[in-house]
Amino acid sequence: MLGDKDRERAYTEARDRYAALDVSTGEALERLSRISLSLHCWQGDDVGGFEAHGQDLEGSGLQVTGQYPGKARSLAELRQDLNHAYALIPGSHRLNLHAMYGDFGGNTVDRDRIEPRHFQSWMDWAGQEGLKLDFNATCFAHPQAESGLTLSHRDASVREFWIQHVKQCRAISAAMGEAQSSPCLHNLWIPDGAKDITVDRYALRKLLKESLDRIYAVTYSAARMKDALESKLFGIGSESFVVGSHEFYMGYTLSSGKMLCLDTGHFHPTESVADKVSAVLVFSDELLLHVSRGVRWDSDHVVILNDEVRDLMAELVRAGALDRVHSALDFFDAGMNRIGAWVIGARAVLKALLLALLEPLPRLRRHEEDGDHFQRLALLEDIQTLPFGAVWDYHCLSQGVPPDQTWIAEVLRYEQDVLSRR
Ligand code: RNT
Ligand code: ZN
Repeated sequence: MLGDKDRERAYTEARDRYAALDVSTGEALERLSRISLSLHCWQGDDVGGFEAHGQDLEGSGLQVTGQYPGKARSLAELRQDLNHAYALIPGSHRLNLHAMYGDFGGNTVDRDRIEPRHFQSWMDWAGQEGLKLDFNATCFAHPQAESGLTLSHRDASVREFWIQHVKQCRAISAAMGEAQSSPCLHNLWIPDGAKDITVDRYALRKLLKESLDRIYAVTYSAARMKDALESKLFGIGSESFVVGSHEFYMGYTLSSGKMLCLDTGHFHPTESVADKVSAVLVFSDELLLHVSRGVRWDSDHVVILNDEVRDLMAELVRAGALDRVHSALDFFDAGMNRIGAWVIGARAVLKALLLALLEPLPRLRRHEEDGDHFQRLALLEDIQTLPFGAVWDYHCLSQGVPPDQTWIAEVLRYEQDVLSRR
């Protein structure tokens, strides 16, 4: 079996190969270690949440398939699982909570009544674990969302309910930001849409804009919380029309100084989200990414190191935008070990970032400026076979995390010791 010594030797060789292209592996790893991903709590229990009267996802546009045993059934189990996942991911990362994951103590607390105190135990736990929190309103899996419309509902009382919910969520986010002395990112995604041809799209989009204006009339300091809004192309049951489309939120965020959230699963499969990054950043200071993997009609498969993720992370580095773009994970798969899925996805994004940080950018830029398209393409091709895996494994070891392949046994051990007993 490969030992740490072999891995260090492989790293030294890799370091020299990159140095020959004027790339410092040490600098790349130092930069990588300062990047935090926001891990989505909802991968741990298939977007279930811990409300006293939990609802299914019917009508939400989301669908979770699979019946793999061992999902978290309580806050304590979810936290235990998260700890296990974080221990297998190099670096220090954040936690992305959804409003339905509050600590309600078995009581029914409707969404428009949730308060910071329902998230106090999360804040305490995050403080202990050295984690920073992000937050999301939960505008689905609720009787008031059954029609498929929330903030754009024609009935003012339904809109009011959800406006109140999102307002409470932003107050909770601000409390989290205060407690952790780091802004909490609040992301808003709503399922609103229609299965079939919709005649009055304009009316519904006007209603959504009015609801959003009411919500964001309350302002918080950016030191405590920041707002992002997430678009979608279509969902299950909203195949023909989605109120909060890309153009809608592009317009809304740019005209109101908010952050756009681009979910990689929320575009046409031939569209490149990577290409959108530089376009948005010309007009907006910051951007939120939901890194996901769309497969045909599903937008939430487990993230892997595919071309899309590589291109996306390369864009952040090439645009010099690592400090302006927040990366969160967003996928759920009930068909496999859920902790393993978290770790696969997080490690894939970090690997893509490392690949991007190891690009010989000055050389590539020079070729581009010189109009030397042959050398630019040839170099991009040849760097694909550089020993990047050795740099990654070294990074894992120096961060006290198992390198590739060895982490798999840790997931299996936890499955045997903990998950299989649930
Ligand atoms: C849904 C959006 C959204 C959700 C989470 C659970 O299509 O991607 O981000 O996945 O809010
Ligand atoms: Zn998303």
